[in-house]
Amino acid sequence: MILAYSKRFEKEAFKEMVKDNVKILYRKTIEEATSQQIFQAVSYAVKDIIIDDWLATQEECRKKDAKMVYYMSMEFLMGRALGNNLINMMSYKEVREALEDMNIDLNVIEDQEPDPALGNGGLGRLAACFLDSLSTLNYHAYGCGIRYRYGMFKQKIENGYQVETPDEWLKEGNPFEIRREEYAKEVRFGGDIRFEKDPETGKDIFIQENYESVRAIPYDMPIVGYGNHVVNTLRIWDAEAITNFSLASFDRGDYHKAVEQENLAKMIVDVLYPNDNHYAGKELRLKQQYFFISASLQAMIAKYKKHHDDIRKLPEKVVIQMNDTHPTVAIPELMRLLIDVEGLDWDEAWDVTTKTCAYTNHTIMAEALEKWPVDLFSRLLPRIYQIVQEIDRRFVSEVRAKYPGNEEKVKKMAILWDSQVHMARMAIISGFSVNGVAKLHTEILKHQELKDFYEMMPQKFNNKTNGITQRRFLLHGNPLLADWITGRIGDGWITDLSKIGNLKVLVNDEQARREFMQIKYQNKVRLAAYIKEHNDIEVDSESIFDVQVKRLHEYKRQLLNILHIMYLYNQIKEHPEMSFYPRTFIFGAKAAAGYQRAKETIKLINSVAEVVNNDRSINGKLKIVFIEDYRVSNAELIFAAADVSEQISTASKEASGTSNMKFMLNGVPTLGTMDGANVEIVEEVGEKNAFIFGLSSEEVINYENNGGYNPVDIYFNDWELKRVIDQLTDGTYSDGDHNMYRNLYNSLLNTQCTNRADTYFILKDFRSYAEAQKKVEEAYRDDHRWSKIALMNTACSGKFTSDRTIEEYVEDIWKLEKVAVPSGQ
Ligand code: 26Q
Repeated sequence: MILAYSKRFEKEAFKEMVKDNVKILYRKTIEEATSQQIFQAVSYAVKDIIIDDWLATQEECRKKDAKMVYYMSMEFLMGRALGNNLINMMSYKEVREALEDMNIDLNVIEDQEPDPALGNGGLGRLAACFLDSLSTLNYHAYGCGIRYRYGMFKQKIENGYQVETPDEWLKEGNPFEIRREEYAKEVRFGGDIRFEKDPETGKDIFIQENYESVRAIPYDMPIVGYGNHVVNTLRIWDAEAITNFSLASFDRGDYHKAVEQENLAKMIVDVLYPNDNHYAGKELRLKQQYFFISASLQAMIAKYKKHHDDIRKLPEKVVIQMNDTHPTVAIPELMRLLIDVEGLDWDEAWDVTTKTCAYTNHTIMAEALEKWPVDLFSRLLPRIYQIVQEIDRRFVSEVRAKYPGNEEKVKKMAILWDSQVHMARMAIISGFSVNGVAKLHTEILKHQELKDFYEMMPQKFNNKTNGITQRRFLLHGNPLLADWITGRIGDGWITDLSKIGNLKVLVNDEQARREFMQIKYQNKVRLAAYIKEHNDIEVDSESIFDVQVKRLHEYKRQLLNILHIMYLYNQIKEHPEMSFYPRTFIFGAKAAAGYQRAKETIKLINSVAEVVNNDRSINGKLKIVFIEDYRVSNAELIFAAADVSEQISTASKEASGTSNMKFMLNGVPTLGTMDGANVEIVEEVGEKNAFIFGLSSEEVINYENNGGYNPVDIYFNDWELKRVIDQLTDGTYSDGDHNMYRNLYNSLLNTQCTNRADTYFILKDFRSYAEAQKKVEEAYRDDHRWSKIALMNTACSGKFTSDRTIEEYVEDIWKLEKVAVPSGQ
């Protein structure tokens, strides 16, 4: 396989190409060019090679007429493309050498690329991993989303507080994208609707007047498979006004209308909503959803019709996967296109739609459930609303027929209830598949949250445990370990992660374990250098790197982590003679811009860091580092360097989690609750190679349903914990300010604050967490034991590749066939 590509990465030819590009783009020699310019030149050279395979893939798929999946998602958290493309083209090392010949460091060039951060966290990154796996496994796929002008905000820490600044990721241009002007589509909002009878057919013709509209223009990005010449497409939509400031508008006195349409277009794709696991009922968000869905579906139907003439057979060639409820307006929009544009009757259209659409649920958190006020929804999407009403009317009568006299069922299942459009309900009712993202999560859906739906339509429910791509999170992110693994067991793991299980025989090989830990150490040194550069903090690479990186959310319990650190600090101060293995606690997290308590937690972490890191009396035993602007590119460095993986959500709240899998792959044991995919990680690696604590999901759900938990009892019975909590308001970490952390304090103890104090059971789980942390220290002191634990985590991570997840989606839901692509050259 290497041969096929190395022919094209003939070093001298590639160097010439880069030099040519610098000349054409910037009128400079390579010596004069800036690193950013070289990044652009290298990327264009790489794109040039990708294009041939991209064309060949489209051609092959057309010839084979292969069924394809449209993965619809408001978020694709892609991370940088250059390094990943080189990895997947199997040319990373060749290109690094070619650049070295010209005195250019590929690492420096990669660092020039802004992280395309068109996503918040887990859900968006999952979509990116899925695209990587789809291409690598030879499936034909489109990702469809939005080309936000500003992706996830950049996070700065100023005086310990999070400050958000805009992410201008397109400022220097995006070398990998291609604008596809000719595939532009019109998308309409609002206005008045009426019907007329077609005099010939007698059918209703639907007419929309006085609407606003925008032009959707697709930008395509290549998704390169690993070593197989498959290149799929991520299609993200930009918006433009249909009527630019044309003279015609001025003449007709439509000046206002022209300006309005211009503004609407600009607004729609302006910014990604930075909420993670929290629904914000903003009109603009619904516009974004309909905008990219309508454009994507119009393009999908046009593509299908190019080579097929019976639209009723669409489900044979196409399947739509909806990444959470955010794209579920696809259901009524597909109905609209089939009925109003393609001329099908309701039953035919319903048959097509229900065989085409499938839905993935990513959360059970009540505040994340999408519900739109009927007045807003119907005003913005009048025709879509009519269709929703009809879907609802038919479904409700089905429910009444099945459960006569049981209006409770209608209340809990109707799409339209309480003057709101319940998007999850629409997705479940209208799709043929509903899946959760880890075994535990799917069970909770079936037996708690979506119980009524599961009872009525059990055949739709299935589980697809999440996964991550080993190409980015090991091969690219941890090259030392990747090379070592390949040296030991061959390179099969790159496309078949189950092979990584072959490392298990090495757990009793002392030499192998020493090498494994030596690599971990080198990665810790690499991260320590990053921390020195970015935080100006010296950390001890011999200390335990204990890491929690993920979005900041109360249910993820970063607060539990920092309270425990405060507790350790008290202990060390009080018992300086106590034996304590040096630890570096590393955090990385963005808080949604409007999420006050989350932002207070960031401030608390930084304040504790300030006090602890500058306390000479503890001899550097404890260090706390908050890594600014946690994102895909620095995540790769962090996973490779971690010793402990903090996965400490309140049981039942984290649907799956995916950072847990990235840590595991990099040889990092989980310190966690029995939540989400942690359950399956423990199943794979064994209890003795993980550190599990806390309430079970049943216990949590039981307290939630029946009460019986009072954190105040714990507070008064555990003086050490009480002292820590009191330190939130006694000025210890706030220069004497007693109110800085008052909200956090209240959230733990005060019932007036929420319906129940300590909603996330932090006090309840505190002691059990502290015990588990003690066990971590004990295990780490024993080199022998720790190296076995670390190696076993990597060796047992085979299940958690997104390749496995995608094969399950294909087998159970999508029913795709593989496509082979000959080299494009
Ligand atoms: C909804 C409406 C309006 C504005 C924003 C949103 C919104 C945006 C993002 C709601 C939710 C999200 C993101 C959810 C998310 O990332 N969920 C995570 O999905 C992962 C992949 O399945 C799981 O591993 C995580 O457990 C889950 O929290």
